[in-house]
Amino acid sequence: MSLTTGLVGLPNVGKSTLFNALTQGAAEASNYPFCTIEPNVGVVEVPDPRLARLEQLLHPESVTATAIQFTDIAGLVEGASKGEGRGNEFLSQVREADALVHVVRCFEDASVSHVSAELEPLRDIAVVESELMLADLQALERVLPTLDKQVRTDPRSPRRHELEVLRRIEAGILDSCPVARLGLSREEEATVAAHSFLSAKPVLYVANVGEADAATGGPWVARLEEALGAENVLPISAQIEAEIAQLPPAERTEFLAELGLEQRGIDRLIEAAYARLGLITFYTMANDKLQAWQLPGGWHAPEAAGRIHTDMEQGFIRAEVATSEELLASGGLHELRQAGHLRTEGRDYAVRDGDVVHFLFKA
Ligand SMILES: Nc1nc2c(ncn2[C@@H]2O[C@H](COP(=O)(O)OP(=O)(O)OP(=O)(O)O)[C@@H](O)[C@H]2O)c(=O)[nH]1
Ligand SMILES: [Mg+2]
Repeated sequence: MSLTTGLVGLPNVGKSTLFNALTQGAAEASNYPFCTIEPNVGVVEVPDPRLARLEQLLHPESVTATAIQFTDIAGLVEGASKGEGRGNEFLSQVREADALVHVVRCFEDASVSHVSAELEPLRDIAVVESELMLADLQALERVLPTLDKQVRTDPRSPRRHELEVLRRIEAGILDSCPVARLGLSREEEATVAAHSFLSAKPVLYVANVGEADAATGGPWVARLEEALGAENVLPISAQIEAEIAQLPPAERTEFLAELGLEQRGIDRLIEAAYARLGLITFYTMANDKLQAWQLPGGWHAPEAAGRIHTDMEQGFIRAEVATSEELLASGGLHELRQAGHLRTEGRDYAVRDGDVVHFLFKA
C-alpha cells in the first residue's frame, strides 16, 4: 500500500516533464495543451539511505523500499467542475489521490504557450483551486438539503455534528477557502471524511522555475512562500530534472554541483511529500527479508502491524522495538538483543520514524 499523489495544475506548466523525470518513464511531454489525456501512473521508490545502511549490516536475502505512486493528471482549465476540457476525468483522478502535487508555472518561455499572456502563479493556483472548491460545493448541494431535513425532524440525530461541520465547509468555500486550509480538527476531518472533498487533500506546491532560478528559486518562489507557507512550496526546475534523469547515475552529482544544487529536485519532492503528509518509515526484518514500511505519524503498533498483514493487527500481542541507530551501532540483531536494546512495547506505542520493529502476534 503506497501513497498516491496526483500531479495537478494548468495545461503546459510542466507536469508531464516532471512526471517523466520522476519515473524516467515515457509520458509524452510536448508543447501542446492536453497532451496528457490518459492518466499516466508511475511508482517511484522512496530514496532511503538508512535502508541502505541496514542492508549493509544485515545482508538480507531481499530488500524492499517504500514507494510513492504519482499520477500525471491532465491539465485543468477554468470550467472543469462543469465538465469543460476534460473536467470530469480530471476531477475523478484528483479524487483518487491521497495528496496533490500542484505544479505552478514560474518559468518564462515565450515559445511555450500558457493559458494567459503574463506569468501570474498565484492567480493560476486560484484557478485550479476554485475548480476543486466548485466541485465540493456541488457535492455539498447534493447532501445538505437532505441532511438538514433529517436533523430538523430528529433533533437528536447522530448526524447533527456532521451537518455543523459541513455548514462550516460550505461557508469556507463560499469565502474561497479550500477545506484543507479551514483548520478543521482531526475529529472534524474524520466526521466528514466520507465526503472526500477535493479541496481537503493536502497539497504540496511545486514552483517550476526556469533553469537560471533553479538554485535560488527566483522572485516567484518568494511570493508563493509568503502566500502559502514556505514549508508548502518546493522550487524545482522540471527541465533540469528531465536532463538529470537522462544522465548516467555516475554523472549526476557533478551535474548538480555545476548548477549549485545539492540534491535532485525529485528526491526533495519525495521527501517534502513525506513531510507534508506527516509520514514516517519503519523497518522489519523477518525471514531474511528487510522491508521498509510507510505509516502516518502517530499510528500505534497494532496499526503498524496491520500494514503488513491484517492478521497481525488482530492478533497483536506486543512489539520488540529498537531504533535503526541502535541496531546499526550494535552490529546485528543478535547483538542488539544481547545488549538489551530491544524494548518491549504494547498496543499504545506510537511507532516512530526509523524504528526497527519485530511484531509478536497470535496467528
Ligand atoms: N523553458 C522551460 N520549458 C519547460 C519547463 N518545464 C516544461 N517545459 C516545457 O513546457 C511544455 C509543456 O510541458 P509539459 O510537461 O508537457 O506540460 P503539462 O503540464 O504536462 O501540460 P498538459 O499535459 O498539457 O496539461 C513542454 O514543451 C516542456 O518542454 C521548464 O522548466 N522550462
Ligand atoms: Mg501533461
